Amino acid sequence: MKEKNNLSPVERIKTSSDGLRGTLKESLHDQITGAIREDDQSLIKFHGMYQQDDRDRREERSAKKLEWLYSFMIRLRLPGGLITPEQWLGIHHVAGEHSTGVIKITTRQTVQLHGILKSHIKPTIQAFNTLNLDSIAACGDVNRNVMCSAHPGQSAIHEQVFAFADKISTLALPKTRAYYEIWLDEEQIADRKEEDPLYQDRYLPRKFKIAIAIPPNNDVDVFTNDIGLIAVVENNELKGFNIAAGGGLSATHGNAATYPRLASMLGFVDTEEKVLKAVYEIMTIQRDNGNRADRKLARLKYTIDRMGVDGLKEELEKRCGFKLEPARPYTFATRKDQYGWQQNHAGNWFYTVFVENGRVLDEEQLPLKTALYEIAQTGKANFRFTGNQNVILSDVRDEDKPLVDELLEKFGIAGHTERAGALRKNAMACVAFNTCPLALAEAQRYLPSLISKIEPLLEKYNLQEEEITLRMTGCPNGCGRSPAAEIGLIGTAYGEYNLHIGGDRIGERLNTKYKDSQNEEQLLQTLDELFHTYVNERKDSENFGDFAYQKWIQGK
Ligand code: SRM
Ligand code: SF4
Repeated sequence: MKEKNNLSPVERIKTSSDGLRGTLKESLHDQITGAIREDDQSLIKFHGMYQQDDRDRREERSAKKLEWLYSFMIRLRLPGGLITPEQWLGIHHVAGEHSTGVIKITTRQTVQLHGILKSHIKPTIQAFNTLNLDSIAACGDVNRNVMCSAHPGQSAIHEQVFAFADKISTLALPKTRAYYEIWLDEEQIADRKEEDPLYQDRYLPRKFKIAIAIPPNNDVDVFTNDIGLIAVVENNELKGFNIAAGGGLSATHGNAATYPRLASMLGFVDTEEKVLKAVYEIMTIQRDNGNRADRKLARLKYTIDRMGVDGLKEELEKRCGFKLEPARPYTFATRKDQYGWQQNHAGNWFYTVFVENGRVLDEEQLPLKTALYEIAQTGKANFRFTGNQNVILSDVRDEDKPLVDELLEKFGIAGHTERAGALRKNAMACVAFNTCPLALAEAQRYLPSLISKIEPLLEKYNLQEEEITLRMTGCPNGCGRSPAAEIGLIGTAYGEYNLHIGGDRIGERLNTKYKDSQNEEQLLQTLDELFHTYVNERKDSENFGDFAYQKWIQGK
């Protein structure tokens, strides 16, 4: 086979890494540079970290003939995105001591810290370890953070479904002890056998993502994952899961072979044993059949292109030794977070805080980081991160609610969450500049000000209450899931974005490119025209995404 003779360089790095150890220890000790060796840059991802540099300072550093300002981003593995108040306090302190201080809630329900210097990586990981937190497999060609619908108030069987996120994450952890040896000083046992039946020594051809949705909320954007599990609940009883496979949002400008895709439905399984087996075997199918020559075409979606959905299902049933039943009915009605207070069936309270683009920091008008710290100090609320980059202060007992409420009021968090407009509250942006090496345009640093310019347009047409989803990414990799929004802005160059429209509100239809490389003025003008037509021609309750799809995408 051509691919076998033409493996991508990362394949060699993985197989010759001695269980992801590589020369990471040596790289760490090298004091001449703030960077690590090139091969180790691929390996460190499997340990939940990325080498980055401050892109705002590249020119200045180069002019002074200095090495770029290298630092590391560390991403935690938090299946389902749940942590205790003690863990939040710990993350707060680690962020202050070792990183830029900003705690970034990601689109996959976990948190990242940026700007960690090489000499601070070990203390950071060690501090996380004392908090019972790790970053194993948060990045790399393995299964990533497993998502699960975040809000326990929305389903009586939430806990039962939620437990699957942890089980799947554990099932798909690499077996190597490298993380413990390199970062936590565990002694390496020379003759220890680390058989890894799932990943072997080659791991997966590419990153792999799994999410679990609990209808009617698709807050995890389940179809954008390699595997999407949809809980089937009948009469408040968990009957099993529908399994979809082959989602993925990335494309590359100018590479027609790459494209975003939603997962295809494979069928239904009932027992826990069967669910875990099916998830496991989809991963082995991808391991054995995924493209290892071209990383741009290595995700499961492209494997499915070659095998066909029926081919994948047939192979899956063969490997599992059981048949999938036809998918059971389900309905998604929403994808958004329910801001403010909500109560669950057991009487506990949940407050969803609006965190713009997931950035937890103290700003003059909004001391969010301090507020969350003080709330965590009460010990009365858990922290649950949502796939929409927000945090839910959760599991608050009735008698403790006034205390949490008081702090939300004291720091202006409640007012901020209530006042933010519908467009802003439903929007997402990826990190992009200044840390993402792949960014072509700004995203999280720019979207808030762009929204401030779009809001007057919405007001002009009395659309300010419309819950339109707008998502921006600094490149077409889709980290802010921009292809799955009603309005997607996808960076092409600094200050320019492709405008995509026509995605639906619940994550079952992707958007389509409508205009190329628009600057801010062009974007605002086009949106003005689109909103004008929408308001004049829409049918009663037709939302913007559906209208745009009918009018401008299908009608094209
Ligand atoms: Fe992502 C790469 C940030 C969710 C698709 N993503 C990156 C890197 C690590 C850049 C890099 O490779 O050096 C970004 C780091 C920026 C920084 O400075 O922090 C990055 N991705 C993010 C986060 C932090 C965006 C955010 O603002 O929240 C999200 C972290 C999620 C997590 O906790 O694990 C994040 N990335 C996503 C998603 C959305 C999702 O998973 O729901 C996608 C689209 C879905 C998908 O995977 O298809 C996504 N990221 C990518 C890709 C394209 C992968 C591909 O199939 O080709 C890359 C580039 C790559 O892997 O080569 C990428
Ligand atoms: Fe970076 Fe592109 Fe992902 Fe944004 S979408 S974080 S620019 S890789």
